[in-house]
Parts: sequence; C-alpha cells; structure tokens
Amino acid sequence: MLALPWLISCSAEEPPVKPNIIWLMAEDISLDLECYDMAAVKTPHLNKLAMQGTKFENCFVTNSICSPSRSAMMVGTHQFKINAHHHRSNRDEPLQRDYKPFTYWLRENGYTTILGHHGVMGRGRKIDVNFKSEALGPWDGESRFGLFDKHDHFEKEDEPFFAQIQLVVTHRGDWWDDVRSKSTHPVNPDSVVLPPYLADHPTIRQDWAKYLDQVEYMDDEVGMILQELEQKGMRDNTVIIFIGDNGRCNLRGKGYLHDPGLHIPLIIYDPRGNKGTVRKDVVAATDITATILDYAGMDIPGYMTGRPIFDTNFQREYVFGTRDLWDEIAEKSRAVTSADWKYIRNDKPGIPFDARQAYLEFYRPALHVMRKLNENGSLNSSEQLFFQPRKPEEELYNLENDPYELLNLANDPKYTPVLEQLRAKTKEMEEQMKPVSDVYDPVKPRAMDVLQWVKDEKPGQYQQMLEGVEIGFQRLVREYQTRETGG
Ligand SMILES: [Ca+2]
Repeated sequence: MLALPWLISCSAEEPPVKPNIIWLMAEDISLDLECYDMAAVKTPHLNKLAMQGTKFENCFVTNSICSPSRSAMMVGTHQFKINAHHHRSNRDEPLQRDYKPFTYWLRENGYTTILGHHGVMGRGRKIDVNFKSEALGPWDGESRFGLFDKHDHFEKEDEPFFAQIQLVVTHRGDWWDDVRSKSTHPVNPDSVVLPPYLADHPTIRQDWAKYLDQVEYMDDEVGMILQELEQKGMRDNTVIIFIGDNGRCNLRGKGYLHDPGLHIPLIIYDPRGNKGTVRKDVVAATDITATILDYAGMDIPGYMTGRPIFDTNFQREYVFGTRDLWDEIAEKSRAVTSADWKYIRNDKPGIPFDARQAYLEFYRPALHVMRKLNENGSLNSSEQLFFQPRKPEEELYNLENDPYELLNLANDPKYTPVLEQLRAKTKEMEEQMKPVSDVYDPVKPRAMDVLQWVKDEKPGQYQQMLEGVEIGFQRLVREYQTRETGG
C-alpha cells in the first residue's frame, strides 16, 4: 500500500487531515466522454482520472436545466423542496430558515472556498441558483448571502480549500465554431455515432462533431488544472470531483426528463484509493454535496436529501426528477429513475416536446433540420418521437433493454405492475419534497423579444437558422440591447 503524506500525519490523537476538494462542473453534457464509450471523442485526462478514481455509471441530476439543478447541488437538497425548481425565479428570496448553501458548512469547518479558475474559459464563475445569493462574502442567510471566499486561485495558504470550477465551453455559445476551427484534431463528422432519435443528416453530424470538439477542449482544461495541482504539490491531498450540471443541449437532452437530460458523468478521484472502481448503483447529484461534507469530516445536516456516496450504508433506489418553468415554457413533469426503469409523468401533455421555446430556436440546429424532414415525411418512428403534437401523459421505459427510451411501455398491460409501482413512487417523492414556500417570482426571458426582432429585422439570418446554422445568439442579444438603449 502506498504511504500517503496525509495518512502518515494521522494518529489516534490527531484529527484526520482535511483534504482539499475541487468540484469541476462541465456545462450541458451527457455521458459524452471517451471513458463512457462516446464514439469519436478523445478525453485522455478524464479517462485517466476515471482509471485512477471511481466512475459512476448511473448518476442523475434532479432537473435537466442549469439553475434548478445547481440550486439543488448548492444546498444538497432537492430543488423542489427549497422552492428553487422554476428556472431563474425567486432570485431575491432568501433560502428558508435552516437551509444553507453547503459552502457555509465548509467555511465553518475551516475550509477556504473558492469559485472559478484563472485558466479556464470565462473564468468558470457561474453560480446560477434560484435563491438570494452573492458570489463572495460571508453568509448568514438574513442580510449576508455570500457563497465563496475568493475567486480563481487556489494556493498553499488556502489549504484546506474547496474550489468549484465551472467549465463553460460545452455550453452552447458563439465560441463553438472558433474552438472547432482552432482544434488541431477536430472531430470527424463521419466518425460520430448519433443516437437513434436523431436523423442521420450532414448538418446534424457536423453539429455533433462540433459539440465533441468542445468536450475535448474541456478535457484539456481539466488536464491544465491537474497539472497545476501537481506543480503546487497538492495532487496527493486533493479530491477531484467531475460532473455535468445537466445533459447535453440537444433533442431529448437539456430541458427533458429523458436520459440525455438527466444522466450525467460523475468521476471522483480520491488520492487515498478506490482506484479504477466502476459503480453502477443509482446516485443523485445532491449526493455529491453530502459527499463533500463527508470528505471534510462533517456530519450531514438533517435537511439534506443527498447522502454521502462512500458511506457503507449508502443506498439509493431512485432519483426524483422534475421539470418546471424554463423561460416562457411553464412545464410540469415528474420522473423517477432507477438503475433499470424510468417513469415520467407529464402533467401538461398539451405542451409538445418541440415547444418552440425562443432561446432553444437559436441553439439546436438538429431541431430545424428535423422539423423539415418531419414535414416531408422523411423521419422514421424513433426520430418522429420528438415531433408528436402532444406528449404522452405517462412514459415508462426499460432502461436495460431500451437505453434510448424509444419504446414507451406505459400502455402495455404486461408492465402495469411496474407502472403502478413507479407512479406511486413518484407521487410519494413529490409529497416528500413538497416545497417549503410558494413564492413565485420568475424573470422575463429576453430570448422571445430577440427572436421576434431577428424574424422582423434580419430575415436572411433567420432563414439561415432554419437551415441549421447557429447564427450567434449572444452577438444578437448584444446587438438587440444596443439598439434598445440607442447606444
Ligand atoms: Ca448547464
């Protein structure tokens, strides 16, 4: 057995040395890494981390878009319970008494908490939670709402430290073409393997390849951070957690309770051991929060719905997923996922999967291509699933036989007992997670106005978008705002 410095320093009299903890959060990715068998992508740094650590094959977020999912992880409690389930809502409302961001507890226990990194794209400082918060400063939950102590740099004097670093590159943005054009090994669109619910079309292959280019860029950023740890002599006392904040931004992914929306990569590297372990049990993203407090040697607060993953008593049968408001689409869907089954209840079946949400019109080239193919009658039955005029009221999938969730068994009498069990489980979890408050204060999305403006004022670019070209949402927002202010 390797003698690690922090183990040597432990004796019966001394408390164990607290490890540094780095939480890397990649935006909008499903299991799209080489170590999860995604074709055509190379992720050597994350492959190595998985080989030296623990790779989780069944980790699920509790909501498939940024802010509700991140709110849940920040508190370690399901976003529904803390009334943070509506995207970009309630930003002026403090968390209810007794609930605290987990960084509060880390700070109470001697950790320096750090947000961002000096070397990653955009500095990795995104927070995006649906309760009153500030990036830096103290927290008391009443007049002070700071989540972290400092930005961008971890140093010896910060030890033990916790750093949360956002890896934004995989989020759709105007930089995607640039990243691809500068890649010395751009992903070959002919080598990608598309899921069966996407049409095999050159534009869709190109978009998929471009997405994988971003994943490779992100992997390089992980490599850079690992190198910095090595150089600073922190590699042997730093736990590294890698996760996606929600699934990939494509059909059935981000925004949906289907597998690509909820199912995320999770790799935990602990220099003390567990090397090369693969775990297939079900884990919720909120469990990561509890695991971090566990690493810090702390008890888990009673309000947390997450549980420490490495506790010998850890056992989770289901992850409860919800999808509620996102911009102008006020959805209401609930799901439970086990290792073998997925059940989804769609309380608003009249809102189709293709809900024509303004923001997403800019950011899903496959959607525009497939809408046209659908109008021409050129989609097969798996590809058509997304374009049904209504959602099914209930969906039931056998994940073992049908990992792409193509065959809805909800109306198959053979599976009625499973359906009834999971339906009841969903209701039970919804009751358990009943929100502690009913404040509802959403932010008005600007994408609707920008989309209308592009239609009216930039018909050429709008037309391009309908052909599957990403026309640059962020640039257009800036232009629209400049026009609005007349400056
Ligand atoms: Ca995200």
